[in-house]
Amino acid sequence: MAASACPFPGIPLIESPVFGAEIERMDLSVEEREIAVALNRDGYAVFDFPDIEIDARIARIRKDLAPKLGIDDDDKTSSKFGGVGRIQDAWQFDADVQAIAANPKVLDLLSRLYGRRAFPFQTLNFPVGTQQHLHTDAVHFSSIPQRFMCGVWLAMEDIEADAGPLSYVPGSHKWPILDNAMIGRRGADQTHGSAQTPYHDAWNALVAEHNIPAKSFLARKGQALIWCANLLHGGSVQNNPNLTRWSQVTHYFFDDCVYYTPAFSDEFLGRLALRNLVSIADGTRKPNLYLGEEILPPPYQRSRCH
Ligand SMILES: O=C(O)CCC(=O)C(=O)O
Ligand SMILES: [Fe+2]
Repeated sequence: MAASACPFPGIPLIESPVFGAEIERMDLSVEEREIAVALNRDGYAVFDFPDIEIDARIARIRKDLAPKLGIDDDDKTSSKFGGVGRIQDAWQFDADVQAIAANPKVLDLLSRLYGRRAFPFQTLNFPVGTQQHLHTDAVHFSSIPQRFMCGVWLAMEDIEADAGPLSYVPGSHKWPILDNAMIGRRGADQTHGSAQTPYHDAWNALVAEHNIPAKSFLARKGQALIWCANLLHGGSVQNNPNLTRWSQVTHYFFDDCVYYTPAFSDEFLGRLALRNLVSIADGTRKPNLYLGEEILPPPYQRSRCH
């Protein structure tokens, strides 16, 4: 008998309410199946970055970006917090950052896990811990339909506990996706300010209610972690300012969606802060599509990032 079509094409396969049936037709190896199960259950999964050149790429990226970030990467005895802390979209000038973001094996795996073709749209390179409050990327970058977004965090050195490791709350991807209506705020009228601080109280309340401690990712160099769009994650406190915590985050969306910034939108009024994206993999424009129809930006359109 022919396999029946996916009943929920508007939900990523790994977050499907019928995941047990979907995983059987996802064409996964044993290791990939473990990743799928972990993403479905915990909202994150750890894997070894599939690139035999990864060590050489990391060395070149650190050499290229350290001066731009304002840090001396060889000096182990002074604070690393004097510089700018992050570079967004270094893929535009650094071929190794681009190659990591566009790794074909990662793109292929994400595409099978989600059931739509993945494309990278933003890179962030960090030389130190972000110490960023727990947040979900779903308030910064979301899709219609929801959840077709993920992040891949790559350790560019062995991460020490005092270096402010990435932290995350296992299973929090199953908590409600927060929107402005839920927290009693208008988003589309906001002209400045943080995209995520308005949600902090609500996230703190959810963490207190569920009482699930955040975990830290004491990664080895070359290990990576996929997080789902609604997984709470952030940077833990960096206790030793002299340590580096080199990492690259690549943010991915998936084909045939509308891409927008929920923090500056009021979805129920039809006011969407649409994004105007280009794929880092091949430079093509990624139109905002709703069931195949292009959605054009309204006049108040703005695009903001975190
Ligand atoms: O690396 C971190 O501490 C968090 C980065 C992050 O939240 C992101 O890039 O979405
Ligand atoms: Fe994030």
